[in-house]
Amino acid sequence: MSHKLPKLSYAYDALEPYFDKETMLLHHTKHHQTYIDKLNAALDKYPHLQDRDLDEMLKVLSSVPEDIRTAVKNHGGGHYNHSIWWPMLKKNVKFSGDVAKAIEKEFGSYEEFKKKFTDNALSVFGSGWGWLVMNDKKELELMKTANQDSPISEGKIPILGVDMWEHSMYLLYKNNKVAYIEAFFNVVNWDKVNENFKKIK
Ligand code: MN3
Repeated sequence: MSHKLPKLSYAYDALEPYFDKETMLLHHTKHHQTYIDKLNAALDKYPHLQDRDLDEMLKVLSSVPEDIRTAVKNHGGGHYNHSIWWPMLKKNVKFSGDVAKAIEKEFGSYEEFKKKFTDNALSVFGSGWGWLVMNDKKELELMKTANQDSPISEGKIPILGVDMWEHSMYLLYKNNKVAYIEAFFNVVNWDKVNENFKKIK
């Protein structure tokens, strides 16, 4: 069984005006699809790995045959990161619930968290992701990953992420990463973030 592009639970224009329809369409149907195609191509010669959970492979990359390890890390990571990201996006969801309490406890306030999350994401050099993760001590922390590396390969569980690749911002925001992240905070699906948080808490 090969990996397939997950359907979005919303329309491509659902996040307008913050994330535009054209970017969402290209990002999902072209960029995400390409990671999946290349992952499937890499797994082609290893039929027994085609049914293996992707997150299990990413958690222990050393268990993946060496000749496809980089492909699984890059394209499998791209598939994984985008698959968990789409559901984290929704307009008009209030910052609330257990995760809001935990964030306020860890960072002082929502505003302070926003500032630190933004600074962390802006510090990604080149392409990568900014993340809020849970570490192995069950504490919230900020981290960034390069390229399509995933937090789970470093033993951290992603709660919230922001795609810092230019393909996610360039049509609407050009090189204005600050404006892009500001817009992102208008489309954070805090209900989903709460779900992510409760699942591991
Ligand atoms: Mn992307």
